[in-house]
Amino acid sequence: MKVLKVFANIALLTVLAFSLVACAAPATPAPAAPAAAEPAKVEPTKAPEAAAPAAAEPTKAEKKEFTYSTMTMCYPQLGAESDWRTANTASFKETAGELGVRLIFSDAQQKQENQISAMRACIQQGVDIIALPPVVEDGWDAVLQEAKDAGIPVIIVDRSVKADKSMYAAHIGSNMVQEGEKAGNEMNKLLPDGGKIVELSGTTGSGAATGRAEGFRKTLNKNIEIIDSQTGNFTRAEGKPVMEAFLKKYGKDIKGAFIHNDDMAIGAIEAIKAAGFKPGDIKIVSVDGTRGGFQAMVDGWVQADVECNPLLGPQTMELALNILNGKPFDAETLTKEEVYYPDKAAELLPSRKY
Ligand code: GYE
Repeated sequence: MKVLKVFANIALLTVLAFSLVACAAPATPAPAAPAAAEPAKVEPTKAPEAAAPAAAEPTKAEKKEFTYSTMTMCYPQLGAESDWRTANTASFKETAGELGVRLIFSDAQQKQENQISAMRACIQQGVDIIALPPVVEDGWDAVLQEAKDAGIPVIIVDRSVKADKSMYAAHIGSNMVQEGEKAGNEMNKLLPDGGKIVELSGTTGSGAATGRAEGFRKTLNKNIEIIDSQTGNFTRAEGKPVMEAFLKKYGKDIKGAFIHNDDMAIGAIEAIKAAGFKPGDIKIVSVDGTRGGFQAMVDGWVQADVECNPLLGPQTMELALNILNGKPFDAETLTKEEVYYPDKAAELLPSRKY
């Protein structure tokens, strides 16, 4: 008896807490997650399917069409490591705000386990759809299966996953191998007589780093030798010491650097400057095409910047709506991207959106 009463009290408290959160929750799309490490917010207005169906309620199949304002999208962002990422986050939040989509946003601080728990929280809350930008490629099978079992479609955004295609609805993002190939071509043009180069790679195990490294190696001329490759985790803070170490070890032998994103390039340039090199002494090919990357081209430090487009919010939300409404959609959407050079950098810089 006593035990039962305790349970009843717990249940009552839970209901109370739940409705308190419900009252406090905004009716409009959820704004930015306040604290970086916080898991996805509780979204109380939509109970998980299992708890929901009251007798008169329509079944999922009979439900009327989704619109942007009735759709809840979970976006367990992987981190805030770069300007690219900041622009990607802004694209999702702004698009959600404009369209009236309820967005459940979280920041995993580049840790896969945080992304997985954020996804689980979203599944628990019964969101309509999950858009996942995976920090690394491996290790998604279990949570993708959980989403599938709950009937929640997943769109893989930006980087790729190594999982069977039946485990998710679609992928939208860049062709990372192709970006690496473009970078390789640029390095070939910059070092026609060959030479030794270094590579500052992105996060180990990420689709972006693996793809770029692969495409680059595929394209690079035989007379160009990659003498060292280290990760700078896509951040300025880590790009700088990696380049410092390269310079200490190889000095003037380094003729070029393939750097997997503009943030690491900016960090590396600080190290190159401090070591007394002049712009152009070390040929740099970078990726992203952020304003920072463009400025580095204006200043003469970066010789070519391979564009990678982070503004994926509008397309992802349109895709989500089609998936949810059973309309035809592309299982693979690749963004169109250019290569930029110093000659047009000053002219184009003011119009860059990120
Ligand atoms: O290039 C880098 C970011 O996954 C394409 O991640 C993205 C990469 C981007 O940190 O700046």
